Amino acid sequence: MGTQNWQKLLMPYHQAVDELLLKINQLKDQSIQMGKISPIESVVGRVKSISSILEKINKYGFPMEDLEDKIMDIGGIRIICQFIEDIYQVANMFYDRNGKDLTVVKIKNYLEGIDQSHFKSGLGVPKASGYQSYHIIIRYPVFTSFGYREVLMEIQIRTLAMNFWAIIEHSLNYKYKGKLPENIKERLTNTALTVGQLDHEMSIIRDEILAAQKLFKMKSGTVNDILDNINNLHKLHQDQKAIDFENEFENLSEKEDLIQLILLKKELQAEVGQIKDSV
Ligand code: 0O2
Repeated sequence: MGTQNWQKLLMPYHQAVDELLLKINQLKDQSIQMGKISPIESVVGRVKSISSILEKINKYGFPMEDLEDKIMDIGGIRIICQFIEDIYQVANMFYDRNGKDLTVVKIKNYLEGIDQSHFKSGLGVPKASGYQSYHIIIRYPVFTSFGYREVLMEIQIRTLAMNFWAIIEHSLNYKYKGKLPENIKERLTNTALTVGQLDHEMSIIRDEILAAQKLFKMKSGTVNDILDNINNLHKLHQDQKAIDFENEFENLSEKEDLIQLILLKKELQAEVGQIKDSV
């Protein structure tokens, strides 16, 4: 296939990756704006390289014209979560959209030893390598400059720990061209078990972690608000008031007293509001 044909073939996948990244990032941002903790830690997307597509065609030996049906991860989205529980939430977001802006085609559930009842669909079939992830193959419609197309996309959902393992294992497989020495294979299987244990332990203290993250966010939001309003006082030529508030802020910051900081924030908001009303 010529370069231009490859470009034309891959174009809808690039568009689908861009659109899905935008949609998933919006879901993440909206949760944050509503003061909630998003189940999505981060999201990335990619279109498979031509050499990687050719490698897969050679590996499975199917005809070139079947490649878009046979290779289901030409376009891929990877969603990283903090906790196993978040994987369920994110997967269910896709099931809820089924028949609306996408169609769920296939589930590949490589989550071992995890309570599968949380998922709306899919039973776990662990991979021999130790790889853990939850994959959803979707059919996604795109309107390109060449017309309407539907493409298969692979959504990979996994925790930070699972992702760390998968990246390392992928690099080692690349280094050894898929033929990992036995001792490395064994170590990887052991580390996969450790990943499972780590995720399990994190789940147990999830509420503690979420409460700490909420507290941290609240503090940083309060501090930003205070600094913005001290800046506003300077802009309104209330330099002495701004300096007084600055001193109070520094004093409270040293004591790490969140309640007093929130009270200071409210006092400052009221002060700035009053001055603005009077000018
Ligand atoms: P890349 O470079 O990420 O694109 P196959 O891909 O033929 O092995 P299948 O059934 O087509 O198998 O799809 P599967 O198993 O869902 O794998 C699709 C993708 O999942 C892979 O794409 C990897 O990204 C990831 N994956 C699957 N198994 C493993 C594994 O054991 N280790 C790691 N690190 N990743 C895995 P590609 O094309 O292999 O690679």
